[in-house]
Amino acid sequence: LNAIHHVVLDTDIGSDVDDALALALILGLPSIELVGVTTVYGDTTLRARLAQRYAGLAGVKLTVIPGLERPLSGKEVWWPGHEGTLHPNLEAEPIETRVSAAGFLQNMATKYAGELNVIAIGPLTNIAEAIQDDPAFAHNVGQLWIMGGAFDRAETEHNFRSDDIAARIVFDSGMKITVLPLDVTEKLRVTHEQVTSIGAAGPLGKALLADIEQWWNYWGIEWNVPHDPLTVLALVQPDLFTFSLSGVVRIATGGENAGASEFIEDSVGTVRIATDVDPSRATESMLEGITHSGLSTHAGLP
Ligand SMILES: [Ca+2]
Repeated sequence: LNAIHHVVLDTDIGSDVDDALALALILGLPSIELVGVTTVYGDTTLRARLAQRYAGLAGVKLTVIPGLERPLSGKEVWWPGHEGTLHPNLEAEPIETRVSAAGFLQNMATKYAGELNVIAIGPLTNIAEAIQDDPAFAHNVGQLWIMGGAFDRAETEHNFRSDDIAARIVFDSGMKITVLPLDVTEKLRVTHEQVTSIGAAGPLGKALLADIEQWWNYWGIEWNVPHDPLTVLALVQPDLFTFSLSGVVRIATGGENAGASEFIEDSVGTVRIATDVDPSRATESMLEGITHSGLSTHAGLP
C-alpha cells in the first residue's frame, strides 16, 4: 500500500482556473489526506470561501484559512474580477479565522514533523511569512512543492514575479523543495475533449466546466495549461517526471527582472526542479483524479 501524504495546499484559487483543478485532483486522490488549505494574494477571504465551495461540491468539508492579501514585494495584486462570480452565496461558506495562515502552516509542520507536504501554487507570501516567523518551520516541513519559475527562457513567471521577495526568502530557507516550472507545465494542455469529461463528473465537474469556460472566455482561448494540477501530480506520481539533481535556486529581486529564477546544481543544495514530464500519462492521471473527486465522493451519484 502507498503511504498517505499529509498535505496543506497554499493557493490563489479563483483567478486562473487551474487552482480549482488542483484542488479537485487532490480531493480525488486516495493517497492524499488534505489537512488544510491556506489562501494567498488579493481577497484571500473570497478565495478561502471558494475553496470551501468546491470541496462541498465533492462532499468534503475543509479547514480553510485566509492568508496574506498583499505580497511582501509591495506590488499591486493582479485581480481580473471574475473571481467567484459564478458561485452565489459564497459568504455562507465557513472559513477558519482564529489562526493565521502562517500559524496554521507552522502548526501542521510541527504536528507532522518531517513528513508534511506543502503544495504552494500561488505567490509565496504565506510560506515566506511562516519561515520568517518560526525558525523551526523550514526544517519541520517534509517537502515544499512549488508551481513557479521558468528556467529555460528570459521571461519571468507570475508567482515568482508577483512576490519576488517572498520567493527569495523561501529558496534561501534551506527547506527541501521541488519546483514545477513553466518549462515543464507548458508541455500539457487542458483541451475541449478533456473538459467534456470533467463537466460530466457530478456537481463539482459541472462547476469546474463553467469556471474553465469563463477562464477561456476571459483570455479568448480554447485551452489552458494545468500548471497547478501537475504540481500535485509530482507528489503522488513522481515516476511521470524527470528531476534535476540537487541544487539551489537564485531569485532576482526588484527591477525589470524581478522574479527571474536560476537553478545551480550543488550537492549540498536542497532544491530540485522538474525538467520533463510524460504528457500523455500525466494528462490521463490528472483527468482520472479530477473526475474521481466529482463522481465518487458525492452522495447519490454512481
Ligand atoms: Ca495558482
